[in-house]
Amino acid sequence: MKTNEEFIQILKQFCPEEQFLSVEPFGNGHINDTLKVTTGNGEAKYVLQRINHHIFTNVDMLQNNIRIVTSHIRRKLTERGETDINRKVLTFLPTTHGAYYHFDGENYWRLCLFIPHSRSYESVSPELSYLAGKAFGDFQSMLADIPEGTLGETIPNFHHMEFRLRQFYDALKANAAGRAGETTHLITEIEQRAEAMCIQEALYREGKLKKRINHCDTKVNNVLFDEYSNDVLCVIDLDTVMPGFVLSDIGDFIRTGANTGAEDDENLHNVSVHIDIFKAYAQGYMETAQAFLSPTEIRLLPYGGRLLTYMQTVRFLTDYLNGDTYYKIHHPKHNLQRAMAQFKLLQSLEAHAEEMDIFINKWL
Ligand code: ADP
Ligand code: GN1
Ligand code: MG
Repeated sequence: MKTNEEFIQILKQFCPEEQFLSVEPFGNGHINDTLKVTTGNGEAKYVLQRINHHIFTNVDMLQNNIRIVTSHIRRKLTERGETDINRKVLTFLPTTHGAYYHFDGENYWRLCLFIPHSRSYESVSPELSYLAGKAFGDFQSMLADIPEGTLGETIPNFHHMEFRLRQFYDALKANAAGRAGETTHLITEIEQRAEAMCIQEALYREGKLKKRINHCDTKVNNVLFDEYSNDVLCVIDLDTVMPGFVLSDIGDFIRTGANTGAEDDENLHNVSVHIDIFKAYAQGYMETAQAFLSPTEIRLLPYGGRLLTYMQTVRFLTDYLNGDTYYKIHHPKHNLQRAMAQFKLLQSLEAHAEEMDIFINKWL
């Protein structure tokens, strides 16, 4: 961890005139480090983030995507006649050299305005799920007219299931951490579902599915709410906003929000799908996304929950097999525990597939 003085040196690159009081850790993501910056008058004014450049290797592309996305949304909000726009879209600040990040010789840093009187939630109720569904559907719909090729893939093939399976098979073959033998049950379960989980890629090749711009990290804590009215303010955490397949943004919310247990629950009995949270998200999402979705995409929405949960099972297990090189872990078996909990959620989603399909059918 850096000292306050070191942080201030970084902050001065963006705001040379500002008086800074403190820099404190904020949020609990697996990838970047987020810090809240308080200025001389005691006001929380900025959010400083250290970009994990081992994961987001092309920081130029990353910050360029974010700049395009935030200015596009700002324009849409203005056209809609919205007020209070600075609380409805993130504002990133350039350094005195005009770049949207600062490299200190070791790490990449970026700064955005802290959105006052906002809050996020770490757990989901059906009410919040409905609001988050509306927010992510609206987010996708505002970005739907960005021309193809404008945004880069900040993590190539991020939610590409065939690619994730290739990484998994490579990890299995290399067996770098000598852990393959203790995970055979899970490996078999993954293999059995592999073909069925690559529908989007197959439909794309047949010209039956197009790529869209997705958020790709639709957790409830990536939505800011007004601290008093609880109205949605904005969608944040824009690193993974990129072209891909549409199921990402319903799928990852089902995976993270509609789980009665934790993502890494050690007690698998706690883990199952919370069907009311699924329904509430789908309801909110369809209210804002229906206009741009094709019937094929709508029909696949419940499958999206299974797909992203399966994909995360594969990703956690791959990282376990590789010896924990990607996700921050809190104990040696953490990635295995996460993979097992995700697989348990997948089984529950499979058991509720028909009920979820019936719910979605009303939009077909
Ligand atoms: P990560 O999930 O990668 O740690 P986020 O960008 O999602 O990073 O930020 C973590 C948390 O910090 C969010 O859940 C939110 O509560 C808070 N946060 C982030 N950006 C802002 C902002 N501009 N204004 C107010 N709160 C913010
Ligand atoms: C990572 O940053 P965070 O914790 O929200 C990951 C997601 C995974 C998630 C697992 C860039 O997200 O894809 O689903 O962990 N982000 C990246 O909870 O890999
Ligand atoms: Mg986040």
